[in-house]
Amino acid sequence: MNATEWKEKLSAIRDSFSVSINNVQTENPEAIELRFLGRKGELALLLRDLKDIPIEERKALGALGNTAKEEMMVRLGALKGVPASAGPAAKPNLDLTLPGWPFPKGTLHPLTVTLNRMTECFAKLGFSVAEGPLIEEDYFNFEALNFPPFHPARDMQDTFYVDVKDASGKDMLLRTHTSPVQIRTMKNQEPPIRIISPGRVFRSEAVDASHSFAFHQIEGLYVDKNVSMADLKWTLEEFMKDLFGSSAKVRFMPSYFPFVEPGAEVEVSCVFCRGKADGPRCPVCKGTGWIELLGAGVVHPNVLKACNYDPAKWSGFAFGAGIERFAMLLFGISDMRMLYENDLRILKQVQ
Ligand code: FA5
Repeated sequence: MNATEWKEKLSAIRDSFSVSINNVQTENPEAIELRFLGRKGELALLLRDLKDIPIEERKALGALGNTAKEEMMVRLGALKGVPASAGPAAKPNLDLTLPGWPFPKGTLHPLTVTLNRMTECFAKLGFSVAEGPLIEEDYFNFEALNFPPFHPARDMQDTFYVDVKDASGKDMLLRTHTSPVQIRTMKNQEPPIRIISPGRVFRSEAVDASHSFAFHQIEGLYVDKNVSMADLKWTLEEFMKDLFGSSAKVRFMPSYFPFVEPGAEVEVSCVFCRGKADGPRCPVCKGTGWIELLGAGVVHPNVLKACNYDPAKWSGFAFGAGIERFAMLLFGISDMRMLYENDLRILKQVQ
């Protein structure tokens, strides 16, 4: 069938449809519908024949067929008492200028935003990202980090053990910090090394406004020739200025971690109470005016030796920061627990 024949056939169908509609006393509307518009009705069969017509003519003929179909439906609907606006024939009445339904836009979690911003700051300083497992061996979490077995410093981080043994027969554990990634990286790479490693960590700890039992840290490790505490201070100060702006005050307090010597705790001025001693005691900084954000120090020679690095040749610095504490400061969240409650009023404030 060619296009002209097809049009003639369509016209014939329309005519006989009109005849049937006018003789509705002898033919009921359902029978007319079945004959012309049913799945195997005359119009459906004609539309199927379109496949034999060259593509350039097919589109226009298809449109003619659809218009005919809509007209037939309206006329049949009128017979059955269905208003024209109720069926597909109502389409021409659609107001396409009406605004659509609002489509809610998701937001990133404040912890993800914080982590992204921190990672960007360190990327600018040349740090790349390394990863490690959440279920860790005692060797990587403690021993190679200069925590010998039964060393009292192991009590600094209350550990969740898992009922699975590692190759040496020791219980595996949920990593208590991201520092094992230092060891994994140094064992796999030659210096110089400049990595950060974000991820989840777990400790059997009581939950309060600034503590959780499952939280996030970001580890940093830089190993090269002649790396000193001064490099560490410069790097962390640059990072804090980039993240918080120049108004945030930072201080380094001496501290002890078995895997660094010397070690420091880095604190930032409390953005909630601004260190005011008067007024109610601030629940975030506990009235001290400072919030501990991270531990840091110069990599201990025993750690370098455990990774087969010669401490006479190589030196480095490392740091480990709590990502929740940074998120609280960046977004003015005064209680860490809010970060895990999935309250949309909190989550939607962060873009
Ligand atoms: C450590 O975890 C060391 N691995 C950090 C380190 C790395 C020191 C490299 C030296 C060199 P600490 O236990 O202090 O240290 O934890 C580091 C940071 O994690 C803290 O400063 C704090 O920001 C965050 N943090 C610690 N405990 C919690 C907790 N329970 N909930 C939320 N954040 C925590």
